[in-house]
Amino acid sequence: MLQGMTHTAEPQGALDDVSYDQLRQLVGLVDHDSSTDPFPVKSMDAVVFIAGNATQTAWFYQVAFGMQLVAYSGPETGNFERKSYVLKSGSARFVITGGVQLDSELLDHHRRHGDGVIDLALEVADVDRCIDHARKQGATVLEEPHDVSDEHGTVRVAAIATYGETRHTLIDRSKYTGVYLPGYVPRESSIVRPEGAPKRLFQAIDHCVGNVELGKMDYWVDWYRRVMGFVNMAEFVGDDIATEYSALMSKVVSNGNHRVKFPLNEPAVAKKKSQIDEYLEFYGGAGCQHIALATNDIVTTVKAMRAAGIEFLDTPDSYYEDPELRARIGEVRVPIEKLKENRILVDRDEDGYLLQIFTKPIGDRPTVFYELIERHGSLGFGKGNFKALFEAIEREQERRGNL
Ligand code: TYF
Ligand code: FE
Repeated sequence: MLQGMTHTAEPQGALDDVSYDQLRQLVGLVDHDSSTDPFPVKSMDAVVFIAGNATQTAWFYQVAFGMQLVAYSGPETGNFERKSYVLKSGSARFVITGGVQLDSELLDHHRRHGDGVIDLALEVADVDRCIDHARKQGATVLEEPHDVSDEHGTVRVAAIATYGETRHTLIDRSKYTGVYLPGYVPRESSIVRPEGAPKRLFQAIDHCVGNVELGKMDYWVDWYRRVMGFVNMAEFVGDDIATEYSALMSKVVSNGNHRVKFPLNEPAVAKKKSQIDEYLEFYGGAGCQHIALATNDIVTTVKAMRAAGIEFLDTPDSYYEDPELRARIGEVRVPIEKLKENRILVDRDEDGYLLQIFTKPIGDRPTVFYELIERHGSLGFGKGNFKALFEAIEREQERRGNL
């Protein structure tokens, strides 16, 4: 936050070692008075993943996503059920968890869904108030509010269920100074970074997308409105686009200042088998489909991730040679030749523009993937790219034999 500026209506997560003004640009924040919010959310606290082998997955995120290991919990620290690695990149925190003990519920979750997101944890100022409101609105409370303490202070934690077997842990860490949570010890990466490597490859989590079953999108949009006071964002994929080429419908909900954005997709009946059906089939129900990571230098990020072996969706040359695209996007920070060389997509709307690119699914199942996004004023999700993007996704579906 800039000296002398006050953003009292814009609570900032304790994790954010990226300034408020940087975040505003990175994820497209808007002004919002949170004093009337029934469920005020400060920020994403963490994206918690389950992995078949957390030890190796944590290594993947350090090497390929440039993340920093900051904390650990496991048998060596007295936690005999599981191993959890806490990774950071700017204000983004990932927790990679794997089951150790045979009777761990985590192993059952993994058996049902494979590697994926089990928890979209949110930092809030008042856990009890949020849970009160959520309960009144009919949400399933998985964990009642309770304190967890160690020598670094106290966190207050609770959890509610969202789509599929995904949860939202709610956490107030304002009275805690430890590295993550009680039970975790600080731990540094033993990986030696290449000389001249960028400090970090992304600075924030921009949005987390949920795939839900056919006919359930509006239910979940309404759930986020009722339970968490989220609002609809303008961008959506409706019936018309769905039948034409996307095979999905999509709406976006966000908290008041857009710090937390959750697009929700459902399959649509179209000419081809929906990519959302493919996800639901292989994940075993509703779940988190993609996480968009905000970067202020997408070209550098893409190059570094490619060099580490990450595969991105391909975009045909014709995308970049289309005179309509060139006219529509106007001046952008990166020369179009460079965008083409790196297969980065660009979209412009009334507020500005954005650059984005999508990875292929990162695990064995065609489920979770990533998006990189560099925003310059645009608060959208790349609507102008939907056709090119969904065609690229379908080419991959076809290669997997699932179209
Ligand atoms: O998050 C979004 O809305 C964009 C577009 O299956 C998108 O990233 C939507 C659905 C999908 C893949 C990308
Ligand atoms: Fe996205």
